[in-house]
Amino acid sequence: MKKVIVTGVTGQVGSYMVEYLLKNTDFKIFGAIRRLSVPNHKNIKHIDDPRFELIDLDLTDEFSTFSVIQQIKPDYFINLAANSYVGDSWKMPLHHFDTNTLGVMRQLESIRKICPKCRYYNAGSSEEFGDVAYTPQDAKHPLRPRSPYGASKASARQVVKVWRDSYDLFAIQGWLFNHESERRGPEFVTRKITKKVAEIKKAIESDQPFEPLELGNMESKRDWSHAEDFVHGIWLMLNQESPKEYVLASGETHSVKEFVNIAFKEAEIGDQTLLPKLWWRGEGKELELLYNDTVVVKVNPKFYRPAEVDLLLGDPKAVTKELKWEKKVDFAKLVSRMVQHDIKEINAS
Ligand code: G4F
Repeated sequence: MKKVIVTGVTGQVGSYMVEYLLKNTDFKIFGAIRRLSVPNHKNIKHIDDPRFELIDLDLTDEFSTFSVIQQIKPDYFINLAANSYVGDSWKMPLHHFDTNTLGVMRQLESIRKICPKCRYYNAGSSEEFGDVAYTPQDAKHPLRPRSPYGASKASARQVVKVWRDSYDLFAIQGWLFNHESERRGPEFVTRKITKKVAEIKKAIESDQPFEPLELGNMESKRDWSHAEDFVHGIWLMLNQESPKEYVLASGETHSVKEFVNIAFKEAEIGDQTLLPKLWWRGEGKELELLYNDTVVVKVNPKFYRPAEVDLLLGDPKAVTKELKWEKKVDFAKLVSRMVQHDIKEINAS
């Protein structure tokens, strides 16, 4: 039986990847987790299959990385674990590099010594493109990161390339543009919005007071996909004849403000034209959304970043043409799924 190690299985992409592999292969899947005093297994607690086993692996620990790879000798290694919150990376830059860059080097060093035939994927990021030189961004776009997080991923990309070229490894780092889902952590803007929209809806309907949603820069634009669509793309990349890196993206871009608009619409809170009315006032740091006379969204400057990536729009043409990958969930459907999930969740609590 072939063996796959997947790191980051408690996260959204990792948990979808485990489900995908259980459904589409007969391989044994080792889900690597980092031990926490309060475990967060919400995304994988429903998975009950003898082919899935949890193992301990901390990306910052060279010895545990080596031991796990030596013991399992995997056929595939899918590294989806990372310090992935861009906003925090200014506060803990070294930790981001230790996990996201040196962690990759620890894995590749172990793989090349123990199981050089193992196929390796590391999650790349559109944050590597940062201060974009042209739109849409494809695999030829230069690396111009704007955050310590983006720099850590761009450096990891160089590590993967050097190890691939030096040791003839099947090692790749495909670019993932923003990917969201009902399993997304609430520190990321999409889930922060959908959870709060559900809370506001419940409060309005039960005539209770509520605090407005506080956001940072609502003008920035992102290319958002559903995380579930990307796990198929990653698997296609890992099973090509020779290692080539692709951009996974939806090919559409929307501002944070647009996401807010659609989320409120999906929750049927107010309307842009009818009463009770939902309407925007001001701009920049003064921008706010009102429901009749009540502020439901406002800016809190603490959520602004020291440097922003203003616009991301990925070009998925190459992966669509060469690997036959296609997105199944578009932007409207993504927002709808997340909002409806959070409404259901809050009503059940
Ligand atoms: O949801 P975000 O925190 O995601 P960001 O920074 O784009 O990064 C995500 O996508 C990357 C791929 O492009 C991944 F590599 C990375 O790991 C992560 O998954 O922020 C999206 C945008 C930003 O422009 C941010 O400034 O939303 C803006 N924003 C506005 N208000 C906010 C907020 N972001 C957060 N997290 N919280 C806010 O209150």
